[in-house]
Amino acid sequence: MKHIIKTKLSHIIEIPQIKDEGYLCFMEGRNHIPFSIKRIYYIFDVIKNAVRGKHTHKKTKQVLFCIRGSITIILDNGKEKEAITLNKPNQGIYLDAMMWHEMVAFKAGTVLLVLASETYDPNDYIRSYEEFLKKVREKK
Ligand code: T46
Repeated sequence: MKHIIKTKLSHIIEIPQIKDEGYLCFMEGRNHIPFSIKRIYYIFDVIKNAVRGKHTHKKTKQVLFCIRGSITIILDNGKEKEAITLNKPNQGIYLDAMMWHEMVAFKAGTVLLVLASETYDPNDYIRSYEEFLKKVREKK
């Protein structure tokens, strides 16, 4: 079972969390993740006060799970912004293409697991905020 929690600019995907002698969370491609997963990566041991991200993707869609610790992700669609704190291992934020994002406030020990719809391609990134805004305006 998956539960969707709407946010202003996106939604949180809540996956099953099974408790016995510990906790087990699982996610299944078609049931829980709204794209076919081509890549998985994880980010950890981030230094204090680091700001990661600061880019958008032209095509790649992602779901971010903070499986340990806590981070805040700032979403920006070029018109509105939203700050979402991820601190539950069974909740992932859906990150659509063309959504500017920054990850801040990494708590020590945080591990961020990311599922992506595409393999790694540096050309899929827009790292200039001005260029991102220009593309958003062009789309109107
Ligand atoms: C994103 C946020 C949530 C690779 O070689 N392969 C990969 O699959 C990835 C993701 C990164 N890299 C290289 C590219 C850079 O030389 O790893 C280095 C660090 O990547 P970056 O500075 O883009 O890391 P973040 O934390 O700013 O962003 C990452 C993802 O790159 C990005 O797609 O949406 O996490």
